[in-house]
Amino acid sequence: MRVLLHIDDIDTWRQALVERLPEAEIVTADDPADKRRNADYLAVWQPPEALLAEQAQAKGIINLGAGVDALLNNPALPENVPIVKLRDAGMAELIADYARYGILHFQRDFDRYRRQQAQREWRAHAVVDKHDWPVGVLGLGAIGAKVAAMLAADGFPVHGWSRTPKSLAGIRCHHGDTGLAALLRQVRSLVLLLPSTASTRHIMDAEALAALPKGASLINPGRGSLIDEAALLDALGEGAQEGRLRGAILDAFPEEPLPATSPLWTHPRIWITPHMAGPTPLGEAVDQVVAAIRAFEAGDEIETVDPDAGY
Ligand code: OXD
Repeated sequence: MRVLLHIDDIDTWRQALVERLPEAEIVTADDPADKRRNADYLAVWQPPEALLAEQAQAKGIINLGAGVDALLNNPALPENVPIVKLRDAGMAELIADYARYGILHFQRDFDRYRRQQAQREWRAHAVVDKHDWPVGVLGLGAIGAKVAAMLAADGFPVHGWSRTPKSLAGIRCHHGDTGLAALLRQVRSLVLLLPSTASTRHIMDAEALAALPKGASLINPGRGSLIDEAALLDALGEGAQEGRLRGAILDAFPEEPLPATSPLWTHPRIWITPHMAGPTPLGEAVDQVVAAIRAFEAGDEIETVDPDAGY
């Protein structure tokens, strides 16, 4: 059986797969075309179009990340090949840390202290108790549900939102359009963990941003397409003048790397990180890849991506 591997940290991955899946021949983009063409399985993260175009006979694709948007939007994606994606695989814990950091940044006034530091101003603000800092999590998939649970365990009242109804212990779950409006009205920090699909594109548009309470903050370790960037800049206000939103911590952008010309880079109330919130940890991810390939080979039932839903 031949497995085509494509991901940044390729040497570490190749070694792990050689050890864990000895029955497979692991090939990569560096192998000669005749060797890597028509692999049985593709274990890939954001593969180039030309590499996918060679793989007409794949029996299964394993997306080496949680979001399948880049793969589904790849024009060379072979048709009707089942896709499996990584589910959590250790990413949720890393993303929960990112969300925690973002929430605490505003709840404990680090943004204000940074501005005060520039003025050498020594002035402590009263701490708003965590229990009075409701947090929203949009997206309650494998990662969102776990992040919501971790934030609730930290002591924040957590509201979660999904397209269809869900029930999660300790989380106030909302769904659909009315549920979204109800959630937005109540939260002081909002964490975006939805997949990038046609129906989530610009879910945070001018109307949604205006529904947040004044002084709310936005944390996006999810996808850039979720936010209407012009509306965000508008909601943040110009220069030093604070708008409706207090600040935004952004890890994902419609175009990555974020172009040097983007006004987001220099905005005083935006913090930018380079899509680092939830790197795929090797251990559990390799376990999931091996399990998926063995399940495909054995003809076992396996949870696959719904390309129409986009996740
Ligand atoms: C992912 C990501 O989807 O890292 O896994 O963005």
